[in-house]
Amino acid sequence: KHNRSIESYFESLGTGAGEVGLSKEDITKDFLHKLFYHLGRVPALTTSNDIYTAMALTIRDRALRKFVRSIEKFTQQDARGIAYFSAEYLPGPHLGNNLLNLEIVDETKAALTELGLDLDELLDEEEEPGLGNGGLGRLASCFMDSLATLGIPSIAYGIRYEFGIFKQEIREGWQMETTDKWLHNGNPWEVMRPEISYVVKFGGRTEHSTNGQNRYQVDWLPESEIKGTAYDTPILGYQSNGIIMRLWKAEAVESFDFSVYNMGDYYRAVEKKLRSENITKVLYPNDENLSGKELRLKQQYFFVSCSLQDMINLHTTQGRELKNFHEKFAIQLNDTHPSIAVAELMRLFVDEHEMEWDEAWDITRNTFAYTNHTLLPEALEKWAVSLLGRILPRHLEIIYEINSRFLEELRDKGFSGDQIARMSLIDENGEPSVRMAHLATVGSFKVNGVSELHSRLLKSQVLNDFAGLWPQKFTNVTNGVTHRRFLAMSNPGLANLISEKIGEGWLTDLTSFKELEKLAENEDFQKRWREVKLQNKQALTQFIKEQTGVTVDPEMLFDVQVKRIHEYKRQHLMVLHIIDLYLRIKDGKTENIAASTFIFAGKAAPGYFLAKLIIRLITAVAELVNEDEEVNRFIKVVFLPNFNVKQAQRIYPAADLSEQISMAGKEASGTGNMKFALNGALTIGTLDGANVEIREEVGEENFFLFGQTTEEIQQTRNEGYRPYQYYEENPKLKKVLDFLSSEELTKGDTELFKPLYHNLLQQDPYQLLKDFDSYCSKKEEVFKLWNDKKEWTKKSILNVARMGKFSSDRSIRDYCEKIWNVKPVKLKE
Ligand code: Z57
Repeated sequence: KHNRSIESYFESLGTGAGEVGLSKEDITKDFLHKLFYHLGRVPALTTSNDIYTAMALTIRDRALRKFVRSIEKFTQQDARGIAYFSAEYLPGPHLGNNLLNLEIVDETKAALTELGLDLDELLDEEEEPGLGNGGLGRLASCFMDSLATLGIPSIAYGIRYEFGIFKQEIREGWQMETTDKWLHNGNPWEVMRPEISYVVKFGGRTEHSTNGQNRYQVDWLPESEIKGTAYDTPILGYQSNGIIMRLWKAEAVESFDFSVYNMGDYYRAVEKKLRSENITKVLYPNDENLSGKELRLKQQYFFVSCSLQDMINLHTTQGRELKNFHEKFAIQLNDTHPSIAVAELMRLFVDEHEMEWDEAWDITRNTFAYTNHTLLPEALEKWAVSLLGRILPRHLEIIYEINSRFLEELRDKGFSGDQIARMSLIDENGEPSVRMAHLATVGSFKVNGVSELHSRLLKSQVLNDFAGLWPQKFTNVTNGVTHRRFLAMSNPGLANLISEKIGEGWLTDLTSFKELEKLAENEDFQKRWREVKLQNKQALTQFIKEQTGVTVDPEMLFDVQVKRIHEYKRQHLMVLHIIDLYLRIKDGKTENIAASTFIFAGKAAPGYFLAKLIIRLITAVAELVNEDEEVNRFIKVVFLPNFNVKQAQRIYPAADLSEQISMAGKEASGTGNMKFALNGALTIGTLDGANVEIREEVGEENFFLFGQTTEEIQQTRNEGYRPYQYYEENPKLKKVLDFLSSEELTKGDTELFKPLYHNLLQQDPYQLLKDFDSYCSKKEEVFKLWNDKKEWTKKSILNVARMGKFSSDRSIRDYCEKIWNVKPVKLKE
């Protein structure tokens, strides 16, 4: 047993806590060591990737130092730890963020400069881990930043996809996908842990028996076994702690012995190994849409099983009893993707650790908490009973057992047959399937939505019956974003200006931005505020030129919508308005139009036809507008390919207007909305998701609101919405829609956008046509205000000043208080 403190090992050396120093000299020395003796490079053959890798390794040492110290501290505290279970993470580039959190940006820059190297070039070199689709994965990473900063003992479990979200290219206006080989140059941030590995079983059958002591025992005789190995990446908090993100990679089990095979079977053996590795090969690129694929279920179960086994191992090797498991751990389920964990923990307790069902169920229900991120029916996970039973035969039995006990309880409470059928874990309409949201809800002590509106709708719609049964179980935690990455790091101009006025306390307390309110009308401050924005816009202008070849004017209003492409988010509503502007300009009616650059970015799921067609529409409008000398003085349109965290960090600081125009009731929260406002963009938006709360905070006079409310949308639908009526009755809208099949736009291929056109005229499931007028008139207001620089700047400052609520630090404090029952600890070392 080595239970000395880390510190004590260094005492005799007299180097104290500074054994991994943070000075410029320390960094230089370590960097050269890494380059020459870790990577084994000679100066003449050093590539830019070597330089990046050597610096990343240098900084990783410092990050790991924080991490091991945090573990030491956490162990002493004996506090409840949080395990975050998420199938997706989008950490973004690590280097810049780690430098910020270690407070060694200047030292590192200086160290490199002395060596004739440039930090910005190094930062550019980093390829980000695209281990998520969009909002949900990025939220998980913002939460890691805040968990670390707030000193909460926690671990982030997930999957080490070999290929992350596809890379998007635009060819002839269409999205093309290529594989994301993010590991091709190695990954200096992770530490492989070959000794931390677990076996995961799949398929086969179960055997029920009564053993010697008359204990009912179930054995699972699997068809195959796969090994999961841990890869750890340190995630730093500001000035303080580090936690780890532990991602599992699938491999063939060790017991798989090549030597028993003769030459003829060697290739079969290798094939089997390859098949095992398949499980963590690639991220499913569907955001809020099911694939229902066997491999996806295997991925979910694989990472959940490894993680739970790891937690049980951590728990028991510290000499603790399993009956205290829930006191030492809370597990947060990031959507239903990891919800098979409820059945897996029961299996581990009951089948492998011989616990009685009732006790196991008690502990399980006090361990899990479930976050719902969507109400969209197409995104609610269901697994066909036949598929689940084939891959996880024992889990299906356990789910049936949980269900029969649950339904019994409902019958006892006098629930009607209809209600019981609605609440059952098994959906018997059509192909029988397991409702994962129901499993997660029944198996958790808390269920939360991600904004006030969403949490309310969750209780009144999707989980209505459950909210009636267990009102106390339901709560809200409004999302937040890390203002360190999305302001301090990515917008240094604005961050420095703010720090100059109010100090640096905001880095750990965003509510202190309130102090900026008093500067909102100060003309000098406004001027500097505008200068910073203009500089950021100049930088984005150059990036746009490099990426797309399009020249834009940084003096124009930058009007931006960046997020996954979805019908419900209504990127095409923004396009309809741009077409209206185009037609007006062509008509010579250019008064009242503020010169604008419309910027789009976002990926479409590869199998989502209409989303891809929306991208094609944007690129078609862009081409038409940008090449027309008459028009491009007033407006330009840009589609930036391959939106990711790195690109996002360039975009938010340069935006004037943030488009948050989803149909009310559909966007659970949105988090881009917060990042824009934090960087001084004004928002044009509907009363959806967190927009509602953003508007409440910044003041309605500082927010461009349009569109129907959730209730009005519902009413419109109930009254029998006929989009065609709007087309007929609104000549402007008719012109815009007819333009979709014009020769002018389609260059002769007039059929091209017909599917979108028909979709809007016949169904318009997201009521664009109904909201069109309201949106256009709001845009007139935007244009008017843009011409009043002082008023615009004042509102911009007030938006930033009032963003305090939307730091993920606040979200995590809410989780601690409302859900986990843990206390954040002291920040600084
Ligand atoms: C995803 O990115 C979100 C929800 C999902 O169910 C899936 Br699957 C992926 C998003 C919501 O659409 C956003 O509104 C929300 O802000 C984000 O999750 C984080 O909560």
